[in-house]
Amino acid sequence: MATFDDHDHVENNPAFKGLKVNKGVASAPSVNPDAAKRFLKKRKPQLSVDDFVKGVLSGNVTILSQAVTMVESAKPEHQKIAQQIIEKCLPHSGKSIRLGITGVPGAGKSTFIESLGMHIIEQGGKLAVLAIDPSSERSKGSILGDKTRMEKLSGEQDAYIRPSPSAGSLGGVARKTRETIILCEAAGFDTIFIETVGVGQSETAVHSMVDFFLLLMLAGAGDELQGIKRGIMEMADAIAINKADGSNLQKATLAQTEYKSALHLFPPTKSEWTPEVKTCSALYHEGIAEIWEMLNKYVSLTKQNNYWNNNRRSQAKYWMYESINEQLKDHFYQRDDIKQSLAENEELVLNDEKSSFVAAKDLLETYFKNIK
Ligand SMILES: Nc1nc2c(ncn2[C@@H]2O[C@H](COP(=O)(O)OP(=O)(O)OP(=O)(O)O)[C@@H](O)[C@H]2O)c(=O)[nH]1
Ligand SMILES: [Mg+2]
Repeated sequence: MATFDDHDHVENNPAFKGLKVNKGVASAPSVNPDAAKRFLKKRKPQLSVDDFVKGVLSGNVTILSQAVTMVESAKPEHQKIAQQIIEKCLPHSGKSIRLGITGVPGAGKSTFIESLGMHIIEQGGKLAVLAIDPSSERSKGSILGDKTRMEKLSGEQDAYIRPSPSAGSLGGVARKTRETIILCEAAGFDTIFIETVGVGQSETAVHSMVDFFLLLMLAGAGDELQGIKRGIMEMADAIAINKADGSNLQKATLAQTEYKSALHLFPPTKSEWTPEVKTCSALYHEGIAEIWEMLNKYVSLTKQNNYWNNNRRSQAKYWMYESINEQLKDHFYQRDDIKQSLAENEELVLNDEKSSFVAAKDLLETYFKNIK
């Protein structure tokens, strides 16, 4: 019969009835192996392109979000996946109304999107809200503000809200948004809003990817105050004067008359649509249904006269050239040999030791020689 002395630990003897202690180890692992296992398990397996496409087409918003993240990623391997997803989603896209919304900060864009968005969902629509804000001017507070201002909408199953891709060149941000539109359409969203702050170049980018361009204005603030350039008014298919409520109502109606006569001065549009000026209160949901009705009127007119298709086709052509331009530039500027030579040439130009034209020519020559 074994005695207690045969064991390292007395408690390991089967005859021992007290507390058991495990045999010690020379040095404990620095990471709890159980925790490490749990951590590794948590990491999501990478979806295949087909998984992405299947998920998007079935309207799975989690997978849609992951696909959009691929579109937005700067990593070449993500971009490769993104392009394959887009290509497979393309035949299932295009069937939405794409609405561009712009207006200066505080014009009420977020409140308006919430109000019109809820109206659309109540009618059985599915809405995706995207944004273009390449300036990254928007403070964190404003993004938080959006969450509270679009509180109802963000809780809706039939709404998908995606903030602007993080800061980059406008061309890059716009391309990503355009690709995201395709994914959202393939996921079954039949109305797409694209919001931008009316202060910069981004309106032109938004205008070139939407069917209808809506300018939100405030009454009582002069054009200069609102920072709206004539060119932007000229792009608008409609102007909505927001905050037409309370003591502001009269001013809004007056502004409506003024903008109507201002729009008359612009040449007729190719779409045969006469831009309209509406008043609304996004906060009190007034005039919102009328704006949706107007949009639908525009859709049936332009589908009938074929402007709808022609416009989409010329936009597609425009984006082909934009993508080429953007990718050529990226290819040039991201090369290490160019980066080096660019810095040197910049120095020479700044010191008046080389003309800008010669520097550009030298750099391009280096580029063309090295890519052969
Ligand atoms: N009285 C009134 N106030 C409104 C209306 N629409 C928006 N507001 C208020 O105006 C303020 C700005 O509205 P937002 O919807 O955040 O404006 P925004 O254009 O999204 O602003 P940014 O996101 O900063 O560009 C908020 O305090 C809103 O409650 C409206 O129709 N009537
Ligand atoms: Mg906002």
